[in-house]
Amino acid sequence: MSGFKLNRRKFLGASAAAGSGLILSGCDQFDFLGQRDNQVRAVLEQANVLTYQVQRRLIGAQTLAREYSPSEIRQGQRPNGSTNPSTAEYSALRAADFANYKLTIKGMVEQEVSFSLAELRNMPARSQITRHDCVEGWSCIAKWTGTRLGAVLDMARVKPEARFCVYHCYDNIQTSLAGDILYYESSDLIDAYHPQTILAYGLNDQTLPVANGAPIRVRIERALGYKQPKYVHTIELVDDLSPFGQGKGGYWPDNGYDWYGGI
Ligand SMILES: Nc1nc2c(c(=O)[nH]1)N[C@H]1C(S)=C(S)[C@@H](COP(=O)(O)O)O[C@H]1N2
Ligand SMILES: [Mo]
Repeated sequence: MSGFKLNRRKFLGASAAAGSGLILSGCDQFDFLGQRDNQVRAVLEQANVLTYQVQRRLIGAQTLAREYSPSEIRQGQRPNGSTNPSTAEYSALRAADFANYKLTIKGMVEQEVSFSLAELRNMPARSQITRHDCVEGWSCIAKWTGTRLGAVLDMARVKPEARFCVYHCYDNIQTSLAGDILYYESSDLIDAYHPQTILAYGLNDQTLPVANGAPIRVRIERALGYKQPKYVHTIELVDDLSPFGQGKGGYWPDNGYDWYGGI
């Protein structure tokens, strides 16, 4: 099954990268993944639930991802997926060097809050050297610097009924006749409050470049590359992922990938 996933990913990745405006439903071999009630898709999803439960049992809630030493950083973080978002909103922010950027925490919170980049940078920072694993078959060790997401969520006071964070991004990963499809991802609150989960604004001791998600990208270190959302503008606390995208909790999960995406 993993071979199948990789092939499909290569296919999707290539077409998205080429900006070909591919419509998923236009391709017979893959279109079932876009249908919520398809049986093959349902079987894949059963496997996802199993993976999540087994992983949660095997690794404790707060187990740390391995951290590396500076000498193990061998190359820059290889940009992948969207690397230069072209949406009007993002282009305007970028032109002003993100001076007008705001990160908003909303949804199931006592108090909706927004923070500028300067405010996020002034909060206690954490740096970690970790390995990013992309399902396309490459890895990079890099140093990430940012603010702990848990501390930021606490400022909004998450309501007890919230179960997930949905990370909304600026980039249109795909264009279809129905319009832009914007990248999004989600995590449970265990990963959101994990001590290594940060709102990263620094990469290898530099300002986070646009290619890697400027001004803010989330690092969830125990998860695969596609669970590391770039260009994040809003974090929404919810108890149900079905209203977003195709209902599977993220752009790649909507296209058949495991939602949990643990390493
Ligand atoms: N907003 C957004 N986040 C994203 C992606 C994307 O296309 N858009 N690609 C994902 C994938 S598949 C990977 S491997 C990493 C790549 O991060 P990097 O460009 O910093 O290496 O970002 C992830 N987060
Ligand atoms: Mo990836």
